[in-house]
Amino acid sequence: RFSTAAVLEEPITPSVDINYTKLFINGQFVDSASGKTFPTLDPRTGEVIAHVAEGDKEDINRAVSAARKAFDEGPWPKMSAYERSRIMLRFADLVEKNIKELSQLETWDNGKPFQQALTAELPMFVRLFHYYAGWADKIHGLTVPADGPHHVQTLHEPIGVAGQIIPWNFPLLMFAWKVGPALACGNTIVLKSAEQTPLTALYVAKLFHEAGLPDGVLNIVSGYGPTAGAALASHMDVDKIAFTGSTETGKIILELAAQSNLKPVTLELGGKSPFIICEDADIDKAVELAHFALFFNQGQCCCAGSRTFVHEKIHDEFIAKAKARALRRTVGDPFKKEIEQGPQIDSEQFQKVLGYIKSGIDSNATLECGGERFGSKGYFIQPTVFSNVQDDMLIAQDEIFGPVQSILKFKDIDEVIRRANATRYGLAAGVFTSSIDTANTLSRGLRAGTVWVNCFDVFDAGIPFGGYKMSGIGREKGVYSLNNYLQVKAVVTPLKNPAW
Ligand code: TXE
Repeated sequence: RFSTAAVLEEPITPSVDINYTKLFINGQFVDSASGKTFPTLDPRTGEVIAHVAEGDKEDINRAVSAARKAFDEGPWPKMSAYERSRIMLRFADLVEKNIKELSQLETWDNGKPFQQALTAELPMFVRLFHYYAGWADKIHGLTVPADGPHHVQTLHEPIGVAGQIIPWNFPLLMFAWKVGPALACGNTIVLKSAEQTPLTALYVAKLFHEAGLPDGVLNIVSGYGPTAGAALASHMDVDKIAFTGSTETGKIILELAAQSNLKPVTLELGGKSPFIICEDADIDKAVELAHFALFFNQGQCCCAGSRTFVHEKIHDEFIAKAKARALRRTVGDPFKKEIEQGPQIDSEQFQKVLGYIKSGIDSNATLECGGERFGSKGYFIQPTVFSNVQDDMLIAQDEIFGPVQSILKFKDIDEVIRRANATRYGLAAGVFTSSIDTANTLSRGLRAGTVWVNCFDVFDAGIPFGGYKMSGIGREKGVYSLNNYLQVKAVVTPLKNPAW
């Protein structure tokens, strides 16, 4: 039995007005060319929060022209880097001032716990803009020793108009991961937000405007993927595209980029991250960390520790405790303080997760707890734990993207490395052990862009993030992210007097 019985008898109404629902193009909020709108829903109830202007090809064209003009004619790329950095810092200050409203809006549109938005995600959003503002005036080229009588230097220049397509699981953080480095490097941007969560990107666009960002530098087009998103990815005047979302859509983006102007592409895609608990681990801590690694954000994390590998010696005790922890997880209205888990984002994801639960049951994994919807309204799902999961089951191979923990048993380190690597993904991995040697062996053996040792989901601004294999191309955050938004120009000048 779950600890929170009542779900949403009286959903809390957020105290934030929805003021920004139009497209943000060239420094102004405007209707879509077609005049069409689409509803954004409250995942707690499935009810409409607001109708938002629906961008399509023509709106993308308008937004790209504005970004192109702002790039080609300035002032942004030609402005002093210090001035760019100051605008970004002013923006971060404004976000801090509006942190409660923004956190409410994020929870309302997405369903994530308000405490998580307020105490973790919004502060991280601000931190990311401080971090990237700090980079703006420290991006520079090299002087290169050449064999002949030449002076050689490299200029690190902005790439131009950046197209960015983001998902709904962390609407503001995904915005920061993409907009931060692009602006620091002097690019202009057209960003398409996810159709499930368009509200906070529009709100912060207005704060950027207030902070003094010149018109056309940042344009936000709300709308659907196959229309607005595809128009952006295939636009001939977009110089770079960055995408976070599913592996399937990532492939489409790559194709659209190739078929249009060969714009460089960075992709941050799905995952099936192993979390490996060794026999020397403190079991109670391991249970808690493995629980967090999977259930955080309703399980809607690309790097979720969705294959919990447990050493056979501690396996049975671990399962009993993991099940007890899942049963204690508080599910319900994410605006309530005691709630750890809100609803899934929408009915499509809700059905997808329930489908995977059914597949786990059908393939004879042992359902330890959960397995059904929670309550009768909205998109809540019971925290679910499967044991006796085998490597070839669908629930051990596919990204479920929901509150479903799959526990697998292992015997030795070489075996678990081989099995952990045996998926098409390679985004992240977790290791829990008290032996430094085991930690080192696992960290080196795992083919993943991040390995968290005795921790999980640590996301500082400076730590690079990205995937091996079909989890993506390139890295975001940290110094590595800047390369995504820069061109390197070699400038070669003959030396009149090579002796000097
Ligand atoms: O993803 P999509 P969806 C995974 C997760 C989830 C699954 C499906 O497994 O269950 O993907 O989610 C835009 N051209 N992740 O359907 O379609 C779309 O409008 C251009 C992992 O939401 O990839 C949105 O803005 N753009 C993940 C963005 O792509 C297109 C986060 C993501 O949507 C497009 C989210 C097209 N043809 C889901 N089609 C992560 N890596 O964190 C869609 N889009």
